Amino acid sequence: MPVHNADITAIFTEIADLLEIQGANPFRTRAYRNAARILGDLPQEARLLVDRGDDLTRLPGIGNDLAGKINEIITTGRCGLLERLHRELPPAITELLKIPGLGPKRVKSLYHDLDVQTVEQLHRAAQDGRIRALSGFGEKIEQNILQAVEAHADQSQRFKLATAAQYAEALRAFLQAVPGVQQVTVAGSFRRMRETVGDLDILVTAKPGSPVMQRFTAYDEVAEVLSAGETRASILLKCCMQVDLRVVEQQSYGAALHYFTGSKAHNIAIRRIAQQLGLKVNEYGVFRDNQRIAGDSEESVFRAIGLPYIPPELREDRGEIEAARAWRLPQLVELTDLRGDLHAHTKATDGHDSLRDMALAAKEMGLEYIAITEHSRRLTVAHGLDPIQLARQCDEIDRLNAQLDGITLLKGIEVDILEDGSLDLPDGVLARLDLVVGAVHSRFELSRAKQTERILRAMDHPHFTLLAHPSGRLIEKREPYDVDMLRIIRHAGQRGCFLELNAHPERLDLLDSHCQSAKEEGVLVSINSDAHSTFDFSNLRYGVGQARRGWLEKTDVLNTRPLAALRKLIKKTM
Ligand code: DGT
Ligand code: CA
Ligand code: CA
Repeated sequence: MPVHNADITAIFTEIADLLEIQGANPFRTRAYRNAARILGDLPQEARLLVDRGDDLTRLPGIGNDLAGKINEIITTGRCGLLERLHRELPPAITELLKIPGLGPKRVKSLYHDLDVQTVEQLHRAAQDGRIRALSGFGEKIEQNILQAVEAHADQSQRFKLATAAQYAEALRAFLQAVPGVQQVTVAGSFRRMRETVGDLDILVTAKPGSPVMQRFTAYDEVAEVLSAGETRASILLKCCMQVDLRVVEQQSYGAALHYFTGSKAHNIAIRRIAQQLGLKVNEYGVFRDNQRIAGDSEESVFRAIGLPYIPPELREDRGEIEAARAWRLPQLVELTDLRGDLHAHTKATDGHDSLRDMALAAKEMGLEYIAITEHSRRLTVAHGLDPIQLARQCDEIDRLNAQLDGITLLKGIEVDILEDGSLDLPDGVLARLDLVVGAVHSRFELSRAKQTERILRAMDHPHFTLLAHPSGRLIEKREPYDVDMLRIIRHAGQRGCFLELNAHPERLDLLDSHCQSAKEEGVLVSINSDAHSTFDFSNLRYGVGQARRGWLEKTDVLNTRPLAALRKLIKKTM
């Protein structure tokens, strides 16, 4: 069974978590976490690198030991270290990590201090009020845990978009190679670029007699065939992802694609409009009195009911149909519209690559500029920079800019917004920079009023340019902190600041609805990679997907501006 990067990432992440719960050396833990991230962001399957005989230690952050582990996983599908950790720790402990708000550090104290080993024990401990007494917890956190445990009980598993993409792309290539197969499209929430995906819905057109069904159910990652018929089948992959396949006729392809792209709410609204016109829309076509009038392409389906083509990312019944009827659909931003990236790290802090390599990779992506925005000193886990180290980096950027061609490095910082809203570096230091990216990295649990005030105060700072990952959420891992986002957006407008849409697949933050608010308030959004290695620029596509779900057009996005125009926008006059 072929091993995907997502599988290796999952194993390394679990190893790091379990090591941390055990109380292992932090350097060792961090090495696995970094390796997980590198693998997760690798644009190519590690399996193919190994097949080709490439030396894995050439990847950033991968030494001999980790390369050996990757080899082991790829060749045997197993990892001895993980199996040992499973033997050493209670079997249900990894389940605890899936509760939003519980990271390895907290699970470690729950396990060592309260002997909590299962979700049920966690629930009881929270109900009994035993958690609040642990150091680093308190009553509010105990309440949050209780709520999260209860929400966790009735939640089915969803996959992050970027994880789903690894499975979807492999399956698409596999199906495309089956004899007689013509088109293969992954529809559903995946095509709508939702931040998480419940299952994959794949549509295929094929010549008569194509063995596509047999091949699909025999795909070597299948754990279980849930159903299999002539034109439809469902399988469960070993990673627990379900995949539905439909084989449709060419004349119905557009109608089926529209139907299975969804969303359900959008489909229902479209059907209602069709009914008003005396038409019937279903997955086979558009019909008038049982006569097919459209359906071979999606455009034909929309045209038949008097609408222009609506891009998949908008199909949520959130106003797109009204906009289409009025011929006022947005011209959504595209990946190729991006001219730069305003959030990137190097190995000076917790990134993996040099300034020069980051610059060259950005240029390769077709970008014209990137801002280097290391963490500031307060964030010690990321080796944040102090003023002297930052000044040294600025000098290096000046030197590099003099040598580089076709790409410009901007001087920035990802400065911590401290609890009182002040910034983690002195004014004089920030003044030398081209832009100041501010972010909240601590005290996520502040009340709504205090958290909002903290961020507004930070934006009042004369050098503040851009608020990074504005809600702080990590998808299915950490809830957004409680803030009045509309007030933050409006304040940004008044202060001439901008909001980031962080393209990292775990963040995708701003949320799509907040992108819409930013657009309405005239506040530009910057789609940034938050790159920690040269591979991470490829995540920009997920940020663009999220921006499109938030109705953003090229002009709504700060980093679609050419460098000269950008400089004017981010220049602070005070
Ligand atoms: P997911 O998988 O939970 O991330 O979300 P979707 O949107 O991929 O939903 P899924 O896989 O249940 O169904 C795929 C598409 O099929 C869905 O987006 C719209 C269409 N669909 C499913 N059930 C219905 C239904 O009852 N009525 C209509 N009109 N469309 C449906
Ligand atoms: Ca689906
Ligand atoms: Ca489905």
